[in-house]
Amino acid sequence: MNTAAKLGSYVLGLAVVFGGALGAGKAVGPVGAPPAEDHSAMAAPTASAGHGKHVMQQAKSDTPGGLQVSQNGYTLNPLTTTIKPGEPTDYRFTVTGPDGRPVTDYQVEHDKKLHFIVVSRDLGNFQHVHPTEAGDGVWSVKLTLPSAGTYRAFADFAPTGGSALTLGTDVLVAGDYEPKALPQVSRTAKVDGYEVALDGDLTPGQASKLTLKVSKDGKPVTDLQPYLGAYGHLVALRAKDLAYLHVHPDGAPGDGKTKAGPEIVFYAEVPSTGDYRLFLDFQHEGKVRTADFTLGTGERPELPAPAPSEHGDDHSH
Ligand SMILES: [Cu+2]
Repeated sequence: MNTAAKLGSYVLGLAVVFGGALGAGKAVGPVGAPPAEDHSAMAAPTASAGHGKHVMQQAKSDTPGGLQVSQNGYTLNPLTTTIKPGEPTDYRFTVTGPDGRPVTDYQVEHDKKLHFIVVSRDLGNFQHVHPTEAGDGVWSVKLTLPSAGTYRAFADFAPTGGSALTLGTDVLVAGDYEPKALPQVSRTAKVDGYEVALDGDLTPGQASKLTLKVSKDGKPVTDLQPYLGAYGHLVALRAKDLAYLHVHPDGAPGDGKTKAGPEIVFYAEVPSTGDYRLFLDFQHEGKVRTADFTLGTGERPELPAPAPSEHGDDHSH
């Protein structure tokens, strides 16, 4: 499959969840997103080029990723059922396709065939790992889940010839546990001597620009390193049900306009009001770190009322 086709398939996956994000990105100017013709080509046949509205409506009716263990004929099958707290475990699973067989052909997205995210149900612990597949469709990854409780695992992938999917399953770690409250809303995160400040608001149903600024010892970091093809990877999870929204940065390393920090810009579209947890992976000085935030949304904007006749010149028929 050629690069354009790969990109196209990947864009389809994004468009399903972030149709509005791509549309709005287009409206505000070049954002390193694929050209409009790719976008329209991959959108539903009814979505004519340039009419982001159609794509947006499609996105709104769509179920967010990560809530289902099976979707579009693809099913995530955990093979490891027992995990003890704090013990490194070889976690194994398959993804079966519409023919019932383990999938072995995947498209590479951000340098990997499959991204695997594991979070504790209280959203305090987050791990983004990359399992390996031995050729028989069985994936495995070394996981250490720190304490007893319920976790959620997400497999984020695109089968060759199919669209991008995120399947989710529960992972149980036996033992006593005390449920913890969601970490408090915060726009700054500290990790390993770095401080990451988050600017921007999540507005349900709209592409929301989020700017994350990375500093170390009070100084802006301007030499972030590309990690999996981007200066940052942001995962957004809806607090109440762990709906999974993989957000992507505006621009890519080497595109001639995206700087290596201190700011990383993302466009995210969240489907509803409520609290979200955001996890940013970034790489500096050879090490990947994760900054985490809790962010509430603004209100869902009112649907535009039918244009009154005195403003009849600003809408089209
Ligand atoms: Cu990944």
